[in-house]
Amino acid sequence: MRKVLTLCLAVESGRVLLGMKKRGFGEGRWNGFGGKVEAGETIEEAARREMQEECGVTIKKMKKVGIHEFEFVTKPEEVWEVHVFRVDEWSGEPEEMEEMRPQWFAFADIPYEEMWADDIYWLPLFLEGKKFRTRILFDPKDNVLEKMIEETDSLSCQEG
Ligand code: 6U4
Repeated sequence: MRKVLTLCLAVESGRVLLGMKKRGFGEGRWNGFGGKVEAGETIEEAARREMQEECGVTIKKMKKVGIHEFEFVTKPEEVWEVHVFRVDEWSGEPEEMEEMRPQWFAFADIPYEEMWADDIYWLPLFLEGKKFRTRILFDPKDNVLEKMIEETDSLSCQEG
């Protein structure tokens, strides 16, 4: 079963906006903003909705920069297809919401040790302005068991 999710990272003058997940899946980790695409929504609509819900910001300009395929040894039937967006323009100030506490981090100061274990493999590409595709297999403790990371020029072929 394939689940489609979004992940949005806002960027402004050498800093990236991350959120501390306060509850639920990924609790206690810094992450981008996002979640599951709901029935009847496009991927972009889901990205906008989650950014609004999780940090109170309205996206004005965003660009798809990556697609992850996450697999889990504990759930062999599942693939999480995570669409990653760089958010370049928005309105409103990031504010703490029910699920997430936002904070800006300088590119040189990313808290990788408090993030998902895969982030260190692809976030540097994101920060360099590259596009990427990844496939990551997680073990039962959410460590990276296998990984494939590739830069790409085009992300359009699997969209729709
Ligand atoms: P509900 O259950 O409705 O609150 P929802 O907000 O729809 O959930 P949630 O919070 O489970 O979804 O979303 C997971 C978020 O975490 C998505 O933005 C994708 C992101 N994510 C999941 N695995 C990740 C990983 N290994 N590395 C990463 N982000 C990941 O950087």
